[in-house]
Amino acid sequence: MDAVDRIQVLKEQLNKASEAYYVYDNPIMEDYEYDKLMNELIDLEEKYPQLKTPDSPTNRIGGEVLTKFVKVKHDQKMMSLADAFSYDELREFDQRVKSVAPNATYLCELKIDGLSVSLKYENGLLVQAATRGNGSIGENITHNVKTIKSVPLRLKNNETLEVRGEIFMPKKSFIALNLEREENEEELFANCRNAAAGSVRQLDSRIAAKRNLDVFLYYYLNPDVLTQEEALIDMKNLGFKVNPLYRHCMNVEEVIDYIQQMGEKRQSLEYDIDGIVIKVNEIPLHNVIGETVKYPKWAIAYKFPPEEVSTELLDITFQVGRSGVITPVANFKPVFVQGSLISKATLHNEDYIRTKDIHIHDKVIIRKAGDVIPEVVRPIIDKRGSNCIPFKMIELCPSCGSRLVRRPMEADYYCLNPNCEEKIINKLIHFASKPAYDIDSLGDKVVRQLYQASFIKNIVDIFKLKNHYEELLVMPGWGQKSVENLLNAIEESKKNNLDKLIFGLGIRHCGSKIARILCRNFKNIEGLKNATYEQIITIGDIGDAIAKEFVLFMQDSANINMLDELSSLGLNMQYQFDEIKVNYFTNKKCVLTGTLMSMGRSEAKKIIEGFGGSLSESVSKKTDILILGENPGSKYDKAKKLGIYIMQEDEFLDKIKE
Ligand code: 3BA
Repeated sequence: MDAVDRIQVLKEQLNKASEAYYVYDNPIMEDYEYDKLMNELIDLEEKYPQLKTPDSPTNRIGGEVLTKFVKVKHDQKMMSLADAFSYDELREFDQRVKSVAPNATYLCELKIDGLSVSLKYENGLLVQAATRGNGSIGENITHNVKTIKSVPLRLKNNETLEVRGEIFMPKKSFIALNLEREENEEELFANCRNAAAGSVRQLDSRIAAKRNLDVFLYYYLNPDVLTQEEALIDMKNLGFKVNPLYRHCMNVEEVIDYIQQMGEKRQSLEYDIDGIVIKVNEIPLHNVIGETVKYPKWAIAYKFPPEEVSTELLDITFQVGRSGVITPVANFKPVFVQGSLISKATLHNEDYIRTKDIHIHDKVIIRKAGDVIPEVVRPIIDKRGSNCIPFKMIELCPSCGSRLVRRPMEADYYCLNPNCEEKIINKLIHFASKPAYDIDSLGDKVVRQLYQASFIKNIVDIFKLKNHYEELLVMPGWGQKSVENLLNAIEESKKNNLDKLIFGLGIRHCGSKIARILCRNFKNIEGLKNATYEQIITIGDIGDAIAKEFVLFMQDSANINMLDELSSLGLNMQYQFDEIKVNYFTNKKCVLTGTLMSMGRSEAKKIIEGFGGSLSESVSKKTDILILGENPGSKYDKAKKLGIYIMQEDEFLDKIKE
């Protein structure tokens, strides 16, 4: 057999095997055999590069590296879905549908929490995969989508067609990925959706290939298909992965029944869902019912209420913050809630625990407040056993043993010992953290290690660390490269603008914004040292408590010595004005939800701040603009409710150019 034929045979065998495995969940070949055939194919293609075709399964290994993402115009707009948060809203949707299409029935699907993708095939060959983008224009991500094992690279009947669906990361893969990232001290992904989006937004397809992404298809652009159910069945027969848990419902009450059943199943699914999509099953009725600019009126997404999960409260431990505040922390059996594995939640203070009547070993209900921060909702009193112990606040600092103090009218207990180790370590961690002095490679663990080894006992020591090069080299887990990286990062950080230093000092009440305002007004460290209470108050943006605290700090001789030492160690003590360009965003409070196509979050933040605006984490009444990225989260719903201006990405890009 010559190479041409052999390659053909190998491709067919491998494609069949991976379809059986990944689409039909029905393996027909041993892994060992698969790897052997794959290696043979790789060798042959290396020898005869002209014989490598776009549908070769070797494409799944990844390797294609782009220099930039290319924009793709969708032939037919990829619309979004209107949301419903209650059964009543669903009944209203049903009435609107029935008023123009009385015979409509519904096809309900799980709403996979991932990112939308369009797949185009020409003569059976996968020629393009694109993100939704703003609906009209997305990005070409073919190189990454080819690495997804359940995506057919070639269809059986050499058809030309387009299908759309959702790329996602299974919960298990997400947990494994975050574990690995934690070990490598890389930033963790907040949930499965972000992990999937982050993987697809990579120029180097070898990264996506390692991420174990998957895809469910739910939309078939084919004028001959008469119902959504038929579309799903057809796609399945074409070799696409279709989620099997859909249901054809004859009326809205059946829809609600389905939602309830799926709500109960949600936890046990291998992938994250955030709701149910309800579509009019009869496709010819879609035109009758119509669409708005953004949404089809024949479909709606029912969003599940925040997921509540029960688990066992194993213990309540106590954290000593950098200010000495003692925070009780719930430690529970790890549970998967809305896309992440959580095992801890703050219990704030003694009163909070009392009010909620939480006992150690209680079964408790957990959820994520505002979709991010885990929260203990309540104990399940019915399940309280004799092993459950009422909470008792500690009296001594868990770190240094000194007696804790609860000030009158305050809920918090404090450790007042200035030499308390945990306090000092957390001050140092804060100093080195990203929003503060931002010293790369000096994360929490490293700070702890260097503190315990007595290399860093205070902020000044960080900048003297280079004098200990030889000793650092022999620390367990360290080598030449890591030590040099750390020392270089420290040297590099000395150029930081002064506001980062001031924020890093951890002066009570002095956040990053206040630090910037102070620096802008007093220009350098001498100006800040000499700033009087009256001068600070007259700025206007800074309150009484901060002003007092700041002046006190700057008059303390130990602090003055520290600042002098830092200055002589070469830290920048001047505030460089970042010339603010006045435009639309000046003084606007912005929030970003979802993923932008054109830039990352930190880049957007820099741009907005460059215009004198701000980008904060959460939506409130004070928010001026919500910038809408791909796959927006609950911030979108909140902004809509509050009537906040919602800005699409293309408008954002236009406005920053003005
Ligand atoms: N069905 C998301 N849109 C979906 C085709 C319509 C639609 C979705 C869906 C518009 C899911 C909006 C983005 C988009 C493809 C447009 C689903 C899911 N159906 N099952 C009705 O599972 N997340 N999302 N995607 N076209």
